[in-house]
Amino acid sequence: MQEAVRTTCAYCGVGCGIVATPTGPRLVSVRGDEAHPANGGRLCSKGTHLGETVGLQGRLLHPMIGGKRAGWDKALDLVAKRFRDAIDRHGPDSVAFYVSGQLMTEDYYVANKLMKGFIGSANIDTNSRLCMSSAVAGHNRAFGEDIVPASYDDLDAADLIVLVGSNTAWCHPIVYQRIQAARAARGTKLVVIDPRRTETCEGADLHLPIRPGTDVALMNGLLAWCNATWTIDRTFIERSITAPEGFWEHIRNGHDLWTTAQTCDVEPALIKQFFEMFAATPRTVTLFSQGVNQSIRGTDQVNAIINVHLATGRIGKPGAAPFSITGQPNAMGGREVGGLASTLAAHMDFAPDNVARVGRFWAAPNMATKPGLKAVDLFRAVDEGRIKALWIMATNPAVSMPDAGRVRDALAFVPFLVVSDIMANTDSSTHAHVSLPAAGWGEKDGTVTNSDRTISRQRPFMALPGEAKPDWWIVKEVGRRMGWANAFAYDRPADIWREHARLTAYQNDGQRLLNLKDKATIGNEAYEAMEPFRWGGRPFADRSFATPEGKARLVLTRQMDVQPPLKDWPMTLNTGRYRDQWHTMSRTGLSPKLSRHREEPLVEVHPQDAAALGLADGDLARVDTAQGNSVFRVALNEGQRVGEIFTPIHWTDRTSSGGRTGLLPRPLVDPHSGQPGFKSTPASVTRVETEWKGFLILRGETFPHIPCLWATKITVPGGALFEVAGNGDPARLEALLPHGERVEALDRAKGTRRVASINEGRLQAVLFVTRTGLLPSRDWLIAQLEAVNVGGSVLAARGPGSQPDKGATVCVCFDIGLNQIVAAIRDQHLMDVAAVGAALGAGTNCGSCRPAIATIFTQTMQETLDAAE
Ligand SMILES: Nc1nc2c(c(=O)[nH]1)N[C@H]1C(S)=C(S)[C@@H](COP(=O)(O)OP(=O)(O)OC[C@H]3O[C@@H](n4cnc5c(=O)[nH]c(N)nc54)[C@H](O)[C@@H]3O)O[C@H]1N2
Ligand SMILES: Nc1nc2c(c(=O)[nH]1)N[C@H]1C(S)=C(S)[C@@H](COP(=O)(O)OP(=O)(O)OC[C@H]3O[C@@H](n4cnc5c(=O)[nH]c(N)nc54)[C@H](O)[C@@H]3O)O[C@H]1N2
Ligand code: SF4
Ligand SMILES: [Mo]
Repeated sequence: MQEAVRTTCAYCGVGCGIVATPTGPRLVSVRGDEAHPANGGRLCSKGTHLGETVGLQGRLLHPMIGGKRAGWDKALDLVAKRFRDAIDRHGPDSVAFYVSGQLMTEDYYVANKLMKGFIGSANIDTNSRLCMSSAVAGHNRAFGEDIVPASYDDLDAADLIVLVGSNTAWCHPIVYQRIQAARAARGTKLVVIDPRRTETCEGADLHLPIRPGTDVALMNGLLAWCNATWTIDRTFIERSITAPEGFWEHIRNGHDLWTTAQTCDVEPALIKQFFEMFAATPRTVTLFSQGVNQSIRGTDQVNAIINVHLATGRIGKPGAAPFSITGQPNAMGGREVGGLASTLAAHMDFAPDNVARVGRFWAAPNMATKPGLKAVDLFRAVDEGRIKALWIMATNPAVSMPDAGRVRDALAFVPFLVVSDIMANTDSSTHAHVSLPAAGWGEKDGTVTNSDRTISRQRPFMALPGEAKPDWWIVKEVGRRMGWANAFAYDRPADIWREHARLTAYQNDGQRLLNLKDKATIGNEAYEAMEPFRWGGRPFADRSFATPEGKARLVLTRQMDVQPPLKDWPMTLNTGRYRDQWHTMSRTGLSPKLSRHREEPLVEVHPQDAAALGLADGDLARVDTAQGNSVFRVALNEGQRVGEIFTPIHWTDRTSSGGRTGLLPRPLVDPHSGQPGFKSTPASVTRVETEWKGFLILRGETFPHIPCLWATKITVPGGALFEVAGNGDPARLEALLPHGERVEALDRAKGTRRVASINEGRLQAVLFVTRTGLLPSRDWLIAQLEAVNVGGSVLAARGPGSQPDKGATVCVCFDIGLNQIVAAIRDQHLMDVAAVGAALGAGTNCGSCRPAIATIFTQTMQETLDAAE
């Protein structure tokens, strides 16, 4: 066994420390790092199961030109030449990079330097534009610098935590566990503001299911309340804050409790309860994410939150701060190196003296002097043929952009498209002229910054597979080949780190809080051993801000009118995440365990809407918007507001013929940040009738295209499970079964056909299709992929002594299903979540499913009571 390596999780912005112990070739066991300040040893379901995702399945292992294997020299020379040609012919703004918060800070720094200092354009934007650019714009407006003035320690010190537009229990599970620990230990109160009742609301004291897009009204109402109840910090306002003309008149007018309640469509009593809690609690943290940022009024929503914290002095003190929590592992590092088209390195902007300063530092021949194209505009330029060479790194815009179908189609026509990814086939790499194999988690080496400004090392513990190379190396090689060998003469990430740290300190006499001068001269060994550290201390504790006046700014924000539903699009589509999948599933989708939590892309609908639309739970339904349509499995959910539906972002053209959420959102953006309004798109929903439905289990790692109306795929141990539905003769699916001994059974009465293919006692494939009947649980059949001596009796779909159907998986660590939990609560008279854990183990490892168990608990108790009446 090799030595354990301390590194950082590959996924979310919580930035948990991990101890990774290699246990064989491409095998690793992971546990939480007790010494890491972000998680103190805990890991959520995604972190816990990282080991299932480090295999080589689907990896891109060699550079490819035109789909054919090529050497690195040839591929890099070609990239350098084609970018050079485009620049010579059409100017620097005819080329673009689209990068990602999943790059290391070092990768990001080099890409940004190449584009902004040497190519001479600022056409480098990042998927962070879709993620937290409204928070960046809001911070800059309020503080004069993009500073997150909070840390995780503030969550421990707070008496009230307000979650706005954040499904923390699923998306930042370790932060959520920390909040729950504070509730248990100190009685910290928790308020959730989200149109949906998510699992995050399970452990909350109050949930405000506001009408989407009314956060400004709510926060302005709160500020008006604080103003009227003398909760305003007058001294702080006088000394340290400026307000625009008419700010307080605006707050005093039209923001009373009743108007607020009406605009937000929430009971006045609930709103009042929230306002009173906030006003009475100096130690309040307001944590916000995509429900706030991903809106066409995102920046105003951010500033409306910050306004309340500034005006009430709830900032710069322990347990008191507005807290923009970031999504990706290195969203914050990207901000530090200026990875957005609208920012420059080291928290500078395009003000002429900043451009000159960065230009001097880099000895840059071609400094960009103005912001470049933001993501949505960038892909519009791609669509219009204005971008002649595009390089996509560590992101999958054909899935994740709004109106993604248009982006996907546009990528087919870029004159020169380069994609650097760890996977061989993504929806974005289909039309790449050059595909470059990047190093992935466990191989790459660098630093990441989490949501609370803590910088941690990601360290490699596996060799680079095939010819894969780290992103920084790939970019610097292109820089070198474009003629700038001296500026891109890096031998290792530490070289880049030192340069980045020096730039943050360069001519910085305190104007910029980001200053890493203590780390600017560290040696290679010290970089290797660097412990996690948070930069910036407690921002604003000294009451000074990075604006020219040295004061923070209140920003006048107005609630936009609430639009009535449109005739053709009576519903509003909200989109977001599932607990156990990461974005386009290129990595979490490899884990059989994580794949069980939600096996299909669902459209969640309130039962009242479902009744009106003629939809039943488990039906298929098509969601239409002006941009496109896609088919989803219907799930009734009373936690939805009436008139609103929710779909997940994870499924792609590779994993499903439906459930493609990216095709649906409008490409409308916030005017300040350019962030798209992913959370609110006018839509319609229609039931889709199919003649038959079924499922198909196939052994192996690569799979054929499944020719039917609906086919979604998840990874299972040894193969994949496809849920299928369609019209016409389902026999064509049988052609997909690999050769082997065929066993078949037909139940004419129910129209159910079962076919299996077996080879030397090993199950190769099994297909169940029915026209009218029910389908059996898939669990036992899936397990037969790993069984020996399988025979024709497999078609019974259960073996001797097989367990009853477990139901949908709730606890992925111990593989415990809904039906098992309900039965245990009923039969063993369990009284709480801990008792469920003691009885079944569920929820006792990573803890990610504890909110779900709490929900099941409440529902089961309710049903038991109802039945007793
Ligand atoms: N499991 C998992 N975790 C992840 C990720 C993942 O893919 N999977 N991705 C990571 C990334 S990059 C990000 S950015 C974060 C995102 O983390 P979150 O922001 O927590 O996740 P989302 O599901 O996108 O949306 C959050 C909530 O906003 C609500 N919302 C919608 N409209 C409004 C509104 O008008 N007002 C308010 N107040 N709320 C609204 C939605 O109903 C939703 O529940 O998660 C990170 N963590
Ligand atoms: N409708 C809707 N759309 C959304 C959102 C939403 O809430 N609703 N959320 C948005 C948000 S917040 C985000 S952050 C985006 C995320 O969307 P994307 O960034 O498009 O999603 P990922 O699947 O994370 O893509 C990362 C890609 O990088 C590859 N990769 C992983 N590690 C490395 C590496 O080290 N180097 C390289 N070169 N490649 C690597 C992966 O294989 C994968 O293909 O989606 C956005 N889109
Ligand atoms: S909360 Fe989960 S996904 Fe996020 S960093 Fe920690 S272990 Fe990874
Ligand atoms: Mo994100």
